[in-house]
Amino acid sequence: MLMKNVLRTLNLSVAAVTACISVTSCTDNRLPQADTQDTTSSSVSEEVPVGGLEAATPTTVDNRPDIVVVVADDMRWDIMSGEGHPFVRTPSIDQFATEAALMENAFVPLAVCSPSRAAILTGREPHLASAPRIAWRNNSFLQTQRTFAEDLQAAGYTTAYIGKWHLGDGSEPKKGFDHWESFDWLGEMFDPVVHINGVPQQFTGYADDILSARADEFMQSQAESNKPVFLMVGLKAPHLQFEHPKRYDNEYADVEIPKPDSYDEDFSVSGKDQTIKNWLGISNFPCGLKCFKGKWDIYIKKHFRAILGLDDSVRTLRSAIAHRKKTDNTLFIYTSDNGYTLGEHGLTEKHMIYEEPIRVPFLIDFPGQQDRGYRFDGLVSTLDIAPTALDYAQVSIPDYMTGRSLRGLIDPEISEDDKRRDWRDELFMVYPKWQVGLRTDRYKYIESLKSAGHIELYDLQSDPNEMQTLHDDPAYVEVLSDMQQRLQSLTEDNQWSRRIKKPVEKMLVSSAIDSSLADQIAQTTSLGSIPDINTVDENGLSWREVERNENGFEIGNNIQENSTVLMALPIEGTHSWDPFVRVFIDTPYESSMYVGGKSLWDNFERRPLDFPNPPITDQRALMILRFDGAGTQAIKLEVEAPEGTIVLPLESDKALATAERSRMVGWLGEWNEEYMCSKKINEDHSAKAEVISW
Ligand SMILES: [Ca+2]
Repeated sequence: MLMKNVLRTLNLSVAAVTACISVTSCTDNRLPQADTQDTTSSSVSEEVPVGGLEAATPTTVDNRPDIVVVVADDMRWDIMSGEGHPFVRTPSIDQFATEAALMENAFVPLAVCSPSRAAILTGREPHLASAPRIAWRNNSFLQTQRTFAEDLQAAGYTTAYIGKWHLGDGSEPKKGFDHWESFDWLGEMFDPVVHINGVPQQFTGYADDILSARADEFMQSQAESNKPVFLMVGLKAPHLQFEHPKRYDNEYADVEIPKPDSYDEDFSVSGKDQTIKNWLGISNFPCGLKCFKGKWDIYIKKHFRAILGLDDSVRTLRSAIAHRKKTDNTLFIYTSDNGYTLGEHGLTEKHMIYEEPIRVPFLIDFPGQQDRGYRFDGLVSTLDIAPTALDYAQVSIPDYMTGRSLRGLIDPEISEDDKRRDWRDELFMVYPKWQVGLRTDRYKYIESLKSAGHIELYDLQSDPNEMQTLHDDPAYVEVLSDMQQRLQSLTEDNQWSRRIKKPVEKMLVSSAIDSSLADQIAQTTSLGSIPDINTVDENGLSWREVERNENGFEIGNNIQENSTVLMALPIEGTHSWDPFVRVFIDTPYESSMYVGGKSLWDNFERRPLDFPNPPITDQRALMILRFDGAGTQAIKLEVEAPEGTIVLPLESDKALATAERSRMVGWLGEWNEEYMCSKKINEDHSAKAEVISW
């Protein structure tokens, strides 16, 4: 709940944001204090311990570089005027591209927010980072994962995170960061409440203006520090609802922006899976054109206006490093957590592994190392950010990271041939339940996880827009075979397995208890072992086994007001990888979930929930559901996990590997699990998005 009575309104209007950058009174006194201890010598590698375990020796000048990583939200690789886009304008990003190295073929491993951000922070594939799907408000990510911020912090860096987090709730500071500014969940695009080291503050203005100004202030606060700084910024633009600063209300007003050539693509001809268009078709997706009065003109121009706001933020953030006086000793990386489909293939949104969603802008700058304006066209991943940062910080790169340092790729001392020889030639890509595949320099191969047997093969050299699958073209028989074998190998190398879903067959249901005791009992119970059905505890609580009937689980029809019933579902893990188990709950009642002594979600209703990961990595978990004053309707549950990785001990069947595929597909309908768009926006910049987004 927002503490509105203690919010301090700073009234940072759009105009005032810029002014605040150089006004000391705007500086928040909770910024970390600079380490101004006098230092004299100037040793780098010889004085700074490598390995990420010890702080830098305070008696030496620490010449390790500052590191700034800026992650946009949903910016596609080619929405840059400097790359020849005919309509969009990105002057600051273009300028940056002339100073930096541009990775022309950069990709995310999974094209939605939470998994992609988990990959950036850990240097691991999202499923290995325990975040294969949207985290919603699941805060368990950091309970099992170590981010490169922790490695840098341990190595003596001052670390800060400012902006959208989206790996659970962002309001509380997270481990690995000395300074923390984020939102309760995703935050508002206008007049956001920013939680600064856990304390909410009300701001006025456009979120990215505020975040970039806050980042600049943070860098100012470190101006006299001798410690190197790591700053990560999560900008919010151009994510739906494509909100933009008011100053750009009239941009592109007189321009006619045509639809892309593939807007009316016929999937029956091109060979794509029609189920994708049924979901993400620009005319039928809940926040495709429907969110923009049904008009292409409004949709595309709002996106491009949001890009202008993003471009301003990049300018502010580039100038921010000057306030550290380490312009020539700062590694600066700019990318996005995923791309975006803007009408291509008749689609909107991200998710799939086509170029538009999965390919992102990627600029990397370390002055004095790379040639200005250098370009590399090999396959780069956002998985590479963490190892690259650690490499520059002279911290050893953990073995578990699957990304690779980009340092050698931008080193002009290394020949292009040598760079190529040692670099990767394929990338694994997935969107759970929909697509898995790989991309090489020339080809992309896709297997549908939705429509059994549906495959696609694109020759990106002759068909860069992926307009015609060639999987059944006799000329590509060998290519197809090679790509299929490569996918098999990558799947095994990455310890990735398909996720399957099955209904829960058996639960434990408690006797009715007084609701005033329910929270405490539920939390305590969720810490323990499987409840014994033969005993009554000191609270009068007893348990019985209940089997699912055709309607689901009946939990009793005589539960009175002020009474509560608990349900218990034990789960055991069989593998240490991909421990992310999802429990879908379909209930007509308001209810709550507890695992490991914590309440994970209060008062949910008909909502899929992410089961937390830590108990599974500990090999055992007890999930408790709470229903207050339940009536006569049944409750349905379904678990989704990687094939063969969990066991439900109450049930006679073994791991999910042996379970038949879900018989209950359909009872949640085609639940749009990632997205609920409830409100159309209008062109008024002040419209508040009520979308739950990612
Ligand atoms: Ca995103």
